[in-house]
Order: sequence, then C-alpha cells, then structure tokens
Amino acid sequence: MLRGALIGCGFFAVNQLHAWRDVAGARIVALCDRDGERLQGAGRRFGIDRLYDDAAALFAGERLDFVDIATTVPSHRPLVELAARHSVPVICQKPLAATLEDAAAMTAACAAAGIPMMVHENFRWQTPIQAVGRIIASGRIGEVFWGRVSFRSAYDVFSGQPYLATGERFIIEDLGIHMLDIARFLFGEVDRLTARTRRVNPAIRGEDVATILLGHSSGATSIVDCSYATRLETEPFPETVIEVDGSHGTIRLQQGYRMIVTDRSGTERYDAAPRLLPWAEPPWHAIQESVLAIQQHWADCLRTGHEPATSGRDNLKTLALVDAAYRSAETGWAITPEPPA
Ligand code: NAD
Ligand code: 89Y
Repeated sequence: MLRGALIGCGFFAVNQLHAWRDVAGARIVALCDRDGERLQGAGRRFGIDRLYDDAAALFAGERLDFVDIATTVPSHRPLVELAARHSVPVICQKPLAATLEDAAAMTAACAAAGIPMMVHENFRWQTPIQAVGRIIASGRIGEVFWGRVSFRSAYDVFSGQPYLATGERFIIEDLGIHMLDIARFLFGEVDRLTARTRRVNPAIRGEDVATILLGHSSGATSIVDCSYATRLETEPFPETVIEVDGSHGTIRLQQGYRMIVTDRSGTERYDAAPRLLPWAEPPWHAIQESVLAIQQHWADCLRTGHEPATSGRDNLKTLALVDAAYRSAETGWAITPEPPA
C-alpha cells in the first residue's frame, strides 16, 4: 500500500481526500495545512491523526511514497521543490505555476531528483470526455478536421474559491487551462493560437470570457471558448460541451451529457453521464469522478513505473497554451506556443 500525505486541506482537497479512500493501492497517512482549523477539521473528517502545520516538518516526520499538493499557485513551486529535495514523488494541483519559468524549474527539479511528477489536470479524465477520446481514437469518424471545446456558465465559483475574484488573471488560468488540455488530448499539439478575452462581471479583477482559436499540428482547427458570464435557461456547470467533425462523421457531446455520434452508417445517441459516487455532490459529480480516476491513474503509474498522462513534462505544453493565449489577447497577434524544453 502506497503511503501518501496531502498538503493543503482547503476547498478542493475534500474531493481528493474522499477519492483517496476509494483508490486501490494507496492511502493518505498524514495531512498538512498551515491553517490549524482546516487541518484539524480535515483530520477529524477523514480519520487521519498525523497532522502538520508545516510542510518541512511533514517531510522530516513521515516516510512517504508520494505527496499530493492541493494548495493554491503561490506555494506550488516551493512545495514541489521541497518534495524533490526529499526525493518524494509528487502530484501538484493545476495551474502548476503562474509562469512557464517556474513550471520548468519545478519539472527540472523533479527530473534531477529522479522522482515522478504529475499535475492534477483532471478534466480530461471525466467519463464523457474520455468517451469522446475513445471514439476519435477508434477511427470511426475518420480524420478530425475541426473541433470545439466549450464551457459557458454563470455559476458562482467565487463563493467557494474567493481568490478567483482577486487575481489579475482569471478564466484562462483557472478554467480555460482545462479546456486547452482537453483540446490537446483530443486534437493533438498546437502550432499557433489567437485569443480574445474580456471581463463582463464588474465585481472581479480578471477576465471572465475567453475565445481561443487553435491551429493543431495535425492540420485540424479548434475553438476553445469559456465564460463565467453566460446565463442559460438550465445552468450547465461544470459541463464541457464538445463538437468534433471528422472526414467520416461527427461527435456531439451536448449539455446533459448527451452523446450523439454520426457516421456513414447513421446516428447513435446515448447517455454519457458520469457516475454519482456515494460522496459526490451534484453538480460537481463529473469533476469528483475525474478526481478518483486521475488519482487511481497516479497510483497505478507509481506501481508500474509508467509516466502519468498529465506528467509535469506533458503539462508544460498545456501551460504554454495558457501563456500564449494571454500574450495573444494582450497583443492581438497569433502566437506560436513555446513549451520549455
Ligand atoms: P483553498 O485556498 O481553499 O485551499 C488551499 C489550502 O492550502 C488552504 O487551506 C491553505 O491554508 C493551504 N496552504 C497554502 N499554502 C500552504 C503551505 N505552504 N503549506 C501548507 N498549507 C498551505 O484553495 P482551493 O480552492 O482548494 O484550491 C487549491 C488548488 O486546487 C488550486 O490550485 C485550484 O486551482 C485547484 N482546483 C482544482 C480543481 C480541479 O478540478 N482540478 C477545482 C478547484 C480548485
Ligand atoms: O478552479 C476551477 C477548476 O479547476 O474547475 C472548476 C473550478 O473550481 C472553478 O472554475
């Protein structure tokens, strides 16, 4: 059984702690948070009594097979580098870092220490999104020439995550990063992109609407669009709507997890809804199920020695799209994303 510790017992870590209880082959033996109340609360809720208010003390006091970092961005680099100094394999929440330079330094530190590193980039692990990936990979719709990955909502994310309202950057860094990662997962690497952003909600500091046009190395074109300023008849949070056009057919993943696949032999429709895990709380259940999937993937990779799908190395390419999108929105230019080597 792999022994893990979790650092950062805040809003999202609750999902990770629930999921770790369901992961085969791993368990969380210790918790760390510099906020004593959160630390004690999580310890009581999940029956974990080895509690630390300081990450250095955690590494000194525990024999660990991995550490799961669920803090916000400013602490990601120091905590990942601390894990590397102790040669402890590390998972870090998205966004890995605020700059490509920090992210490159973090992945380099893990590589130099010879430890696996995975970014908790979970959206691509959602059941309906994996299903879209499988259909494309099967060749059923032929060669993909166009796609759209869309997330439009007016859900109040600021009450649970107040820091999202105060940063200079918001939707691309927080949510668009998932959409860009899905675009890479489904349509492959990106040669060039352009982006436009705007802020609609006057109560927040960063952009809450983004539209990004991507040119993929395969020759496909895709659109990633996201908004937290879009009021719809039925609130879709946190659903990602996906459209894919291929040379032999199409895929439509519509609101309500309705999957429609059309090929030369006709149209198939089915329900691609995620499972409602016993601890899940709609509407978050699609995300919560993907947390279990990515954490199980990590445990399996650690056991077998395989590189995780969203390793630090892989995630630099997603972060390069985030960086390119902000640069394009600022300058109006088409940008070639430049992931650090
Ligand atoms: P949060 O502020 O609610 O929780 C972070 C916790 O980390 C706090 O309790 C804080 O005290 C603790 N912390 C910060 N620095 C620390 C340090 N150096 N040592 C020990 N504890 C420290 O934040 P959150 O909303 O839970 O977000 C955490 C991360 O999860 C963010 O990076 C966010 O983007 C990400 N997130 C991911 C998803 C997803 O689907 N993947 C969803 C929501 C949030
Ligand atoms: O922080 C974000 C994430 O990663 O998924 C949804 C979210 O909680 C709000 O945009």
